[in-house]
This record gives sequence, structure tokens and C-alpha cells, in this order.
Amino acid sequence: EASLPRYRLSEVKQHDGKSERPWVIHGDKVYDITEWISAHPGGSVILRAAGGSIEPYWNIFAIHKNQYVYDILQQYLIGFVHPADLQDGKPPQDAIEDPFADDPIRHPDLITKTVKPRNAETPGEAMSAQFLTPNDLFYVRNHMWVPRIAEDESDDHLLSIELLDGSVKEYTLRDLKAKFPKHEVTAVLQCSGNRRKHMSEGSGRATNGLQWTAGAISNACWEGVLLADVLKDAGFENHEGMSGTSEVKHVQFNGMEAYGASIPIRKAVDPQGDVLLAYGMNGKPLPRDHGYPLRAIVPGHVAARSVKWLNQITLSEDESMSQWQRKDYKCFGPNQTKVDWDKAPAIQELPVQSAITSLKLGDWVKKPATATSGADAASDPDETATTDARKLTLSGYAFSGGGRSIIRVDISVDSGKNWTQAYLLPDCDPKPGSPSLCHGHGAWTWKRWMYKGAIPASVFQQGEPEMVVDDDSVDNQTPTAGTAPGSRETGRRCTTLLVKATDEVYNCQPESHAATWNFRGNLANAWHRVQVCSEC
Ligand code: MTE
Ligand code: MO
Repeated sequence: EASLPRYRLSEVKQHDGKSERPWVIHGDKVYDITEWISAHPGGSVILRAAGGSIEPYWNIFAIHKNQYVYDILQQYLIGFVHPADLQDGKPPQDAIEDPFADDPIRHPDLITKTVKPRNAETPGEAMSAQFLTPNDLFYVRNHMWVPRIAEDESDDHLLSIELLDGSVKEYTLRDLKAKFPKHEVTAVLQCSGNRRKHMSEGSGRATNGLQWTAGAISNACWEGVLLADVLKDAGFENHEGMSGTSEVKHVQFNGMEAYGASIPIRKAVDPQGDVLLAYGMNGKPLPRDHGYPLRAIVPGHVAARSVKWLNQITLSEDESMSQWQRKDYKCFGPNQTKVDWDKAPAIQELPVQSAITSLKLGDWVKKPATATSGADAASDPDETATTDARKLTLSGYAFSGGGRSIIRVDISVDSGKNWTQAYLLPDCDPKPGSPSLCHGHGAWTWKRWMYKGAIPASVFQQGEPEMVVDDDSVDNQTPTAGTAPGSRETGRRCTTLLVKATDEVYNCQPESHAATWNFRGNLANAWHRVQVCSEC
């Protein structure tokens, strides 16, 4: 080893992803990875690191921090970094490229969870205010950096489709737009980790993963071509393999930065499934964060399957080999923490979900206020027994996977003793000039709801509520706590507001997170609880 040459960083830099012999640095060592590229499990994405240090990439793909990976790399050692370019035995920090340096600028109102990679929630009021989430307020979930495709090159963006027999068809984005009819589908994307923080706090048990509140969900109108049309053109017969020995069971999607996932073929070719290869979002080109220039949109399924920066589709008997298909997005029982990943199916269709995204406590009113739009609020038995009540306006979303529509949203202002129904808002955005609405074959969109009513004074309980509540995702517009007129008692009095939704096949949400707790914190969909307090 000692006899190996020393290379200046400037020389290493010339061996970038475009050179004939790409090199990478790890520590003070230089490797020629030319031979590794075809065998690298993550594919040619390793070229992203070529010409510089591989460490920032390995920090993203934690899988590399394994001895066997170092052993592989060791085979490709060709020399060392020149001592003149080393500080404390390593290339200086500013010589190491930041994989995220080219990420786009984001809207300041997004609620940032992590900066590198970018993960950010849609603010509560943006979810309540519009049926279609504006592009720059749509939640962002990136596992890696954002690939860059120049605007004038986006029509040349290449999608390759590999059939079961190994043959490959290629389409540029220009081909897709020219060859296939344009379709518009309005669909929600919801991350499998939406409300994970509620699960952690509500169950009192920590979960692995980003601690999202209720904002890892958004709704947009997507424009693109139908995956089913493209697969047919590429030579896939819907009934292929029925008589043969092999059969296509999954459609694997790959993104340019090495993210991958798959969906069952049944969903991909379902004429009512509305799976898109999308290039537009709310009447504009896809923003970079959301997959520019091309992404899959799989309505009704967990958003992890809607692969962004899509450049490769593979028809296969098997699911995608990626960790996002084989691990990560699966659920186990509350007692199961050391698991055999293969024993659980990958999450596809989503369960029923709802959340409060905006809350406004109004004035105390002398007479019990009856609901103006909460359908059954007037029959609330508690209300007739009180003399004072505090006005309340709530809004939020409800959604169910698989195209199942929401039939009812139930609200309780007294921790679940009494229930009433929220008003389900019409889907269109009434503002003139807003993007035209587009509909698919299923209920792929969220249902926004509104509740206007009042909380009887008797409902506010002294002391802390027994339940841990989830309220930090809610846009709480109550300026300061008010005072119940005529009350002689003092102290903090609280109640818990609840929302739960039911879908068209009568699926409903679990009462507690404890019952559906899973160590990865996936599919947190227990009743959303928000505590409100008044000083009396
Ligand atoms: N596709 C690629 N290429 N890379 C990613 O990191 N994240 C997935 C999915 N598709 C991801 C991806 C996950 S987990 C989610 S929740 C959605 O994209 C988020 O889509 P959005 O950022 O447009 O909201
Ligand atoms: Mo996700």
C-alpha cells in the first residue's frame, strides 16, 4: 500500500461520473470504481460521488456502513490523497461536495422536519383552506438529494421499460406526451409516516422515523399519461403469462437518485386504477421537489409508491428489491420489535384517516349555541343542560385509500362521550381562476370537512386530561384563552376534541394509537385528539 501513488484532489476531480475511469475518495484513500459500477446494487447512482468523497453519500445510504462494503471498496484501491490536500488525515470539509447543494429553494411556510434531505410538512391552514394544495406548499418527502434536469432537456428525459423477457423499450418525455392521450387525475399523496408523532406521543412509545404531525399529506391535480397505455404500447399484454411459466406480478419503478418501489400489476393495468406517469401538477410542470420532469402517481396507495424522477420501469415476478419495498414501509404488531421483514406485506392501499388542521375557539355565549353546520349538534344532550358555551370552529381532512370515499366525519367535543357530524365540504375550490378540477375513477382525493358548534362550559374539566393529545399540527387561531362569564371557579379547565372518519365500506379509525403501534410508526390513523383549555 505504501508504494501506491499520491493523488492531488484536482486530479481525482477529473475522474468524475462522466469520465472513463471514475474514482472516489474514502478517508485518505483513492479508489477506481470503474469495475464496481455494473455490480453495484444501487446501480450507477454511485457515479454521483465520482470525482470526490463518497462519504456524504454513504451517510445517506446507511447500508454502506458495513465491513463487507469496505471490503469491496478495498479491492479498488489505487492510491492515496496527496498529503498537501489533507487536514487531520482527511480531505478538508470544504473539499467534500455537499450532495444537497443543488436542492431547490423552498417556500418558507413549509414546516421543515429535516433540511438534508428535505422533509417538510404542509402547514395546517394550507390544508384547510384549499381543496388542491398549492405546489409550493405540498409536503415534501425526499430520501436523498433532488436530481437536476435542465429545463431545456426535460423533453429528452428518458424512461426505459424492461419487459419480463428482458427486452427494453425507451420513451423520451417528448414521446410520452406525443404518443399517449393526456389524463388528469386529482389524488392525495399521504406518506406512510403521516401522524407518526401522534402515534409516539399517544401511545407513550417511541417510533423510528421522521416525527411527522398531520401534514405529511396533500392533494393535487396531476397531469400525465396512463401507465396502462404505455405498458400496452411497450408490448405488455394484460393477460401475458396466463399460459406461460412466468407471470408479471409487479411493476417496479426506479428514480434517478436510486429510490425504488413497486406496485402490483393489477393496480397498474386496472382501467379504473388511474395510475399516471405524471409530468404536470396543478396546471404547471412538476416542481423539482415533486419529481421533475416525470413521476409515478399511484392514487389510493401509500405515497412511497409514487416514485419521483422516474427513469426506469421493470415488469417482474418480484417486488422491487429496494429497502423501501422490502423493509421500512411495513407494519407489525405492537409487541413485535425484532421482525422478519419478509413476513409482512408492503403497504399499498391506505387505511382511513382524518385530522383536525385548523381550530378556532370563539366567544363565550350566554345561551347554548346550536351548531350552524354540524348536522346533529342541536341534539347534543349536554348542551341543553348548560347555561354557557364557547363557540368552536374546526376544519380538517379525511381520506381513505383504494379509492374508497369518505361517508362521514364524526366530531366529539367532550372526549368521546357525545358525537356529532361535521359538514363535508364540496371538493371544488370556489376561487375563480384556480386550476380546473379533474376526476378519476375512484375517490382518490381527500374530503375536507368543517364543524361549527360550541363547547358547553360543563364539558371543560378541571385538571389535566387523562389522554395525551395531538395538537401541534393544528392551526390554532385562538389568540388567548377566554373566561367563562359568571364562573366563580378558577384554574385551567380542559377538554379533548376528537375527530374520526368512516369510509364507504364502513372502515373506521382505531380509538387509540397503542393498539396499532408499530416500531416503524407506519399508518398512524387513530382518532385525532386535540386538547383545548380555558381559564375559568
Ligand atoms: N421517489 C423518489 N425518487 N425518491 C424519494 O425519496 N419518496 C417517496 C415518494 N417517491 C421518494 C419518492 C415517499 S416516501 C413519499 S411520501 C413521496 O414520494 C412524497 O412525495 P412528495 O415529496 O411529492 O410529497
Ligand atoms: Mo413517505
